[in-house]
Amino acid sequence: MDSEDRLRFRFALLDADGNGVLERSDFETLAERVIAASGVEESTRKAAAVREAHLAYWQGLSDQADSNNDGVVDFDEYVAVVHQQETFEQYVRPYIRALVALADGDDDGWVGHDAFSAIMTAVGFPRANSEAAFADFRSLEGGQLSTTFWGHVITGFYTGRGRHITDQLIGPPLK
Ligand SMILES: [Ca+2]
Ligand SMILES: [Ca+2]
Ligand SMILES: [Ca+2]
Repeated sequence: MDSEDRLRFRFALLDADGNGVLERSDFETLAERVIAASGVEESTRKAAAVREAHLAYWQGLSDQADSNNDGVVDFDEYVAVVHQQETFEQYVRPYIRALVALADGDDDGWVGHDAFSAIMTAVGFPRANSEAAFADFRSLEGGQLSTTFWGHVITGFYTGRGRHITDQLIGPPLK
């Protein structure tokens, strides 16, 4: 898979309604989808943190990327900013942190297979790929994955550094 395919996949994950552009409603939809998949109550602090993180992601992305000011971010606008490190620190990292916290129901720093695959599937990764990736993680302890390591995996996906795991999660290129 070349880097254009990876970028297209990442863009497609964020384009929740599949209309070819990123907009605020995509991020609202994504937030509700992962909250529902986690089984966490809608009214909890963690659910609120996930909604906030998704909206901050949208706000940061649109401020930075929507260069023609039409209120949506198209693929070319996305590609123009996606590799900037400040992008990542400003709104992708808090988003990752909120997602991982949502999955770690008891806050012990570990997540099991079911919580992992529920969230990854809700984010948009093919379920079979997430399950295969989980089974391959070398850092499992007692069948659980550390949230720190999971954070690294998602970070690798968004920064393009974790190429092997990214390809495993994505699977065959999108057609
Ligand atoms: Ca969209
Ligand atoms: Ca635009
Ligand atoms: Ca846990």
